[in-house]
Amino acid sequence: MAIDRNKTKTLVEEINNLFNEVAGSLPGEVREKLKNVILGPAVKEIEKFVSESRPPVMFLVGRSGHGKSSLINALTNKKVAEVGDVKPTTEGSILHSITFEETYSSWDIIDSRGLFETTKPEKASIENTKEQLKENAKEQLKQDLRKYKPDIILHVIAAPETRNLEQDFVVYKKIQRQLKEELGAIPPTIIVLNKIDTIGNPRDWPPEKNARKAGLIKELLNYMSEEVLKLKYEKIDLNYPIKGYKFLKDSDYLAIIPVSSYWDDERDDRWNIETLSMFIGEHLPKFALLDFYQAQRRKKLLKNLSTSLIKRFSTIAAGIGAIPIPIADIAVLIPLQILMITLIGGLSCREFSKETALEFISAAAINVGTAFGLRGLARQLVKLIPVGGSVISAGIAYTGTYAIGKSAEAYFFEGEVKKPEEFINEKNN
Ligand SMILES: Nc1nc2c(ncn2[C@@H]2O[C@H](COP(=O)(O)OP(=O)(O)OP(=O)(O)O)[C@@H](O)[C@H]2O)c(=O)[nH]1
Ligand SMILES: [Mg+2]
Repeated sequence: MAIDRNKTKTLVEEINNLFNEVAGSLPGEVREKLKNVILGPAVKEIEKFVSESRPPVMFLVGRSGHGKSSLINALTNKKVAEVGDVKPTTEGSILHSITFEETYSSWDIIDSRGLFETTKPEKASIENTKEQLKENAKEQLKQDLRKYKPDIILHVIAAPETRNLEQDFVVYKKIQRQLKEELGAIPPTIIVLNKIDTIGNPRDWPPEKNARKAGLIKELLNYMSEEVLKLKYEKIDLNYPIKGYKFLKDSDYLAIIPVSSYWDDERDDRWNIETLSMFIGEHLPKFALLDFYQAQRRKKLLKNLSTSLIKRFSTIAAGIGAIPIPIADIAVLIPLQILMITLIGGLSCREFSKETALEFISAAAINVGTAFGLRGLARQLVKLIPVGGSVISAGIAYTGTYAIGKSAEAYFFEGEVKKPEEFINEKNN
């Protein structure tokens, strides 16, 4: 189970009630300030990620047989698209709306079949010249961009064929520039060098164990970046250059990433899909992130997202520094922290509900006893906030929230019970 949009509304209501309770003894004016500075932004964060979230929209271009369907399966970790050697029979694009029921998420993937195809579907005229093909591709892309408004475009090309298909990149670059002028802005494009396992000897696999294959991949990446695209690049992973190159800002392409999408019942030769996935995630709008990461159930990526949210919630909590509040009233931070814990639990694919938060608190606190409901939660959580001093400073609020967040993260993602104190000195990381 994971984050269920329908459940967030109830939780937000409960959190508001809890806030009114814990802040009940404070003067009305202070309460209002707290609502504006702390609770409001925390709830907004939840809304952005959960209630207002929408599926990511990814647009695939590339020739038939280069592995677009395989890539969809590899990325989704699910066999959703049909893989085969079927020749394109229809012009135009098809939309796959993929639902991941177990994680309440969905993706929209558009497979733009036929773009760049020289072997056009039979009904098209054979006399199409190169220039006409380019014009057709441009018109199709333009229509599709208007219709689907993708967040990102993946240009899939079979690695062994790159040297024969240099022309595709030149054409695509031209189309991109023209469309940028006509439409204002267009989504960023990543080049996916698929079937990377098949360059050189397919048996030299995986590249981690075959220096020769790793060398060929590096050569191809350099050739593509330097000779064909002529773009300045940086390595995505400094320790392992063959994971791909990212291009400097405002280039025609965002990055070039080699992958293998091969995955059937007998063999799973997928490689470097996680780098691609991480890179896509870094360039998606916030609203589309939750669906993107949850669907894949990739622990590492979800945990990264959780860590960035912990920092965000801690920063919000630090806003309390501007409102002088005695340390004895530290409980006013609890509603925000419960929202954060619930979100972390949800990201780890647990149910998005207060019961999930309660489970963590019971595990981390010494004794929850029969305490139940949000008030019980709040009382236990207060004991967990490591504090000192006499007023709640920005530093205390940040550190306390961060430590609780990391403790919850260790619990949900690693199944480890680590007290918040253990994370106190990590706050500047
Ligand atoms: N070795 C290897 N084979 C792959 C890889 N990706 C795809 N294939 C194979 O290439 C063939 C075509 O893959 P598809 O995913 O159907 O290609 P497609 O781009 O969707 O093709 P169309 O639907 O016709 O446009 C299949 O036999 C796949 O198994 C890969 O990374 N490595
Ligand atoms: Mg296909």
